[in-house]
Amino acid sequence: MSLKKDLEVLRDQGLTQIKATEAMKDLNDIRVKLLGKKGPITNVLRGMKDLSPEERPKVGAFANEIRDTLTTAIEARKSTLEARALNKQLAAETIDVTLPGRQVHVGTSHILTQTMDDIEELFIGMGYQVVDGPEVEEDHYNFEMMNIPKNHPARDMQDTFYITNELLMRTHTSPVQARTLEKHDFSQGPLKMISPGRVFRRDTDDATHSHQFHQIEGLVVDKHITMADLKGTLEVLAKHVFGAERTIRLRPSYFPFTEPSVEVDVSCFACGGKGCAVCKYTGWIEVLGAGMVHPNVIKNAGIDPDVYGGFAFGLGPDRFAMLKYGIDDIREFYLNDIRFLHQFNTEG
Ligand code: 2U9
Repeated sequence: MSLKKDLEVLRDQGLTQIKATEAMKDLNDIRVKLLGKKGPITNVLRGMKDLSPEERPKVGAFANEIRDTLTTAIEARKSTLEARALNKQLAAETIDVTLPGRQVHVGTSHILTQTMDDIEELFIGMGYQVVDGPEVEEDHYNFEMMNIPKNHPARDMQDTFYITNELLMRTHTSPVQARTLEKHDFSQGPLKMISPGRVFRRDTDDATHSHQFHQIEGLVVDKHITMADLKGTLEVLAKHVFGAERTIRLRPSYFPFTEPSVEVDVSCFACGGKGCAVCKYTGWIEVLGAGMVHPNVIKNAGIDPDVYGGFAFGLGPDRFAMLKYGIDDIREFYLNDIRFLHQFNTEG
């Protein structure tokens, strides 16, 4: 029975080829070649019509058996090749969990931002609102409303970057307070605010002067505000920033927008008040200016100074940070040398 022989040869050759196949594509080609419509087995099955009725079922069964054998062998080889490919991929993608991680450098906010955020949070906790305003300001809000009329000698105290006759770079954050005071509705309660921000003065930069620096000004206006309210508030601020042991003292001073005006000293945080190089052997460090809001400033905002009054203060976060961290050059804040900034990285 030569057909049977042919089929056996086909089977043996097919099995050998399948076993030797290394690629999935080759395996598929072999499957098409052996078992496809134009393949030898289909051919044998087609030729069965010429066989005798006795032989036909035997050859048919044998051909089917061989087709099943080859199909099974192809499936088995396919599984082997797939497993091999998967193992290869897994080996290539192995992660060494014992490798040390790469160090991630986390940034931090600028030391001036940290200093200002800290003070802002303190005042928010005492019910103050934090108000922003324009850095390019009108002469009217920066000077006129602050009781500093044209030709007032105080204008010489603050050399100003003028943009036009009426527009300038604000020399303090007071205009933000003036704008807020002017709009405030006292039927809704007292005004309690701070205004942090950048200010500008025509100064030649050196270790202690910068043509741009920062201020945080505070303003409280209501009926019956006294100097005791001012002193208590500044004491809370001084203790918060420089330490719970600190005390403050007020010395008379002059500002056009407050009357009376004071300069505020804090007991030295370096020596506790005994006298050292930090406080120039006085036991005290000047940190703030303040006073009771001048009646003219209240009036300029459209409010009756016989009914309403308040206190105001101003501080320099640059100076605060320099004192607190022993920074001896204000320009460090604006050079943005990463080695300087990194010293104040609280994230590590
Ligand atoms: C309004 C009324 C009053 C703000 C004040 C000071 C005193 C003061 C300087 C200290 C050093 C700023 O950082 S510094 O340059 N400021 O001494 N500022 S009272 O008074 C105001 C503000 C707004 C409507």
